[in-house]
Amino acid sequence: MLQGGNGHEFCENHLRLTNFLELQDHRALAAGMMGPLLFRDFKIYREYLTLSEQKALVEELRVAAADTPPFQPVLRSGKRMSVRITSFGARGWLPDQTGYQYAAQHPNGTPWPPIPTSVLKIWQAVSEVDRLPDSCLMNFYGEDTKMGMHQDRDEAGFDWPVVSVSLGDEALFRMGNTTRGGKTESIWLRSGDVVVMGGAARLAYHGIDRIRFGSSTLLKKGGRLNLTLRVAG
Ligand SMILES: O=C(O)CCC(=O)C(=O)O
Repeated sequence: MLQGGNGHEFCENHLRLTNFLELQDHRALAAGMMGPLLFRDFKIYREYLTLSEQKALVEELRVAAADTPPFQPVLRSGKRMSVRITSFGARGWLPDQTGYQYAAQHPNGTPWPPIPTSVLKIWQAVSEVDRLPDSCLMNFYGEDTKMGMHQDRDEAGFDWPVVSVSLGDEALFRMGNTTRGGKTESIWLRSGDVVVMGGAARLAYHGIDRIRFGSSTLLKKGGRLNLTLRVAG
């Protein structure tokens, strides 16, 4: 503690600052004071979710997707995706052998469950737009899975950002350009990280080269969940 004439003032200021810090949500601090990492227009909020928030979210997703379980789609190329997918919200991304589209139902005929409120709150805190997403794709990455470089362009428009949440094992995320090829940058995404792809990043190529299977204990059997929120319709 400071000694001398300004000691009292210091104590008061310190108390005010402590109260201020206690009152603030840790997210506001992370976003406002530290800010996201920036890779061109990709914004990465490191460990945006606390461990207890991650655990609660995984459990919420597990319960919500009970009737719409993750599945491995077969793509137009005839190849099966290595990741398993399911969706929440009015529109779910549903690739099949005819191409890529959004649909209102899981292939088993069950409508997708609503996007959990806790997930919508993440979007509201980081997206910097008023509109809410109508689609939340959930990707499950098991051992030896990846997602090739691609653009997200099956939506009706590209004015809204894409927000993605990482849960579980670390994943090597590659960020490219709005045309295929050229210089790319990569970062290992960790559990609780949130990525915002707006501006030039909205139509930038990106993908997951690999995951470090077993690097996190968040999911009982290992692996990684990714939530990708979009305004699709
Ligand atoms: O898993 C990720 O972090 C990215 C997922 C993704 O790019 C997508 O689903 O389009």
